[in-house]
Amino acid sequence: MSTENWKTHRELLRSRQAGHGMPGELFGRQDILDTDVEIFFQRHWILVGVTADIPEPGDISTVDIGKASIIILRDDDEQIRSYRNICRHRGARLKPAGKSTVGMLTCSYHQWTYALDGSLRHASHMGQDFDSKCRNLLPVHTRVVGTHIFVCLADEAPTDIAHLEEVMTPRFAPYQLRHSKIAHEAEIIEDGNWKLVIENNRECYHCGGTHPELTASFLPEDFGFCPDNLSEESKAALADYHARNAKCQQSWLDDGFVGAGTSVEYLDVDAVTQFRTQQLVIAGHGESQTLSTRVACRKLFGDLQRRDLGDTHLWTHNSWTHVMSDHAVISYIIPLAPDKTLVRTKWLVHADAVEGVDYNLQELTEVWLATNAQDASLVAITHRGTQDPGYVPGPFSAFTETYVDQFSRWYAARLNAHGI
Ligand code: 3BY
Ligand code: FES
Ligand code: FE
Repeated sequence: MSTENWKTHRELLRSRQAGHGMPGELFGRQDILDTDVEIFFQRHWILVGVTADIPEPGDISTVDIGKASIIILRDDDEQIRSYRNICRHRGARLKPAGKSTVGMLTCSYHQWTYALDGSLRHASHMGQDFDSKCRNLLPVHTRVVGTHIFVCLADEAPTDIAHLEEVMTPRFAPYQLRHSKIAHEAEIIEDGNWKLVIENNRECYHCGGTHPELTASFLPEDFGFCPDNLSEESKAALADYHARNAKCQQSWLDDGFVGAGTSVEYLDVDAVTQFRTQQLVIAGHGESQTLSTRVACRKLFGDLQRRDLGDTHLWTHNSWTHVMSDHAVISYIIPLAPDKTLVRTKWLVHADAVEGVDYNLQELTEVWLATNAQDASLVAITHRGTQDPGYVPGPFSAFTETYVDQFSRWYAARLNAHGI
């Protein structure tokens, strides 16, 4: 297909009718994906892992993002640091994607060797004039918030990560998430553009029809309904939800959960670093995102005594997190191609919890394994539909898709800020 009549990224953004979906080319074109990766995954803060990925000094986790690759490690002082995964000699990758444990980082090409603090410690045959101090590994901006490891590949990272840090550190504090372990990890490659994966995650319009496992514990009411469409039965359910929400929020607040008692959301279209958080109510027995709505892990996080603490929820532009009293589910995405997106999910429990004694893996994982698979198929059918020459973007619901619209506006605003 000839590309000479293609609209520019800016023209495509401008062609989006307010309150409507994005034009299909923004999901399907390789040049758009390349720009997206550069702007949204290399110049913004992104979630790339959790502290339990690298529990001991010398543990490393290597994450590829487009053409870039990052080594995240825990050094001998327990500091979490990140470096570009590039040897400072002739550029060889130091580590393949995935996790391993090292004493030092040795390049397999000519054995240049770096300490965990990034300093070059050994490079043979380079002569007297060689200044090894100029050849340390290139550091990558890194912030750990709760257990979440955020990195930014830009030379100058957006400073408003401080806002996310300030809001989320006290919200995560009661769970002591740095004392957690990964009970399970899963990866899916979804057949859809990364923006469709995020759009899908930003609404619960589809939840009732798609997620029987999740909606046992997750109340879509938190994400808005149109009052005109409510039957008498739904009105009663909504009234019940509001009463339950008020009661839970107050009791969590009384127990020192700073995120409770307010539906304040920290999501701003004008912000560089976009996020949203809320203390969500859990349905049924009110304990956890499980089929039974009871905890899946009997050993609660930190020193928690109460099981019914709801769900501390966090969204960023490449992740979604749910933290309950007994376990956390953290997913983040990385685009691989216009129509391929990697979704990595980690289930965390207390570091001392024992599988088969404190928790059963199936009970712990079945809700989000099912939910992610269901969402993957929605993303795939949507990607295909948006690539049909007959696709015309349709309107968002002003009740249940406000966050999809916010994401679309933030996407355009960020590109605009970068001159696109
Ligand atoms: O995981 C989430 O945060 C979102 C909330 C609404 C639908 N989806 C499950
Ligand atoms: Fe790494 Fe030569 S490229 S030591
Ligand atoms: Fe979903």
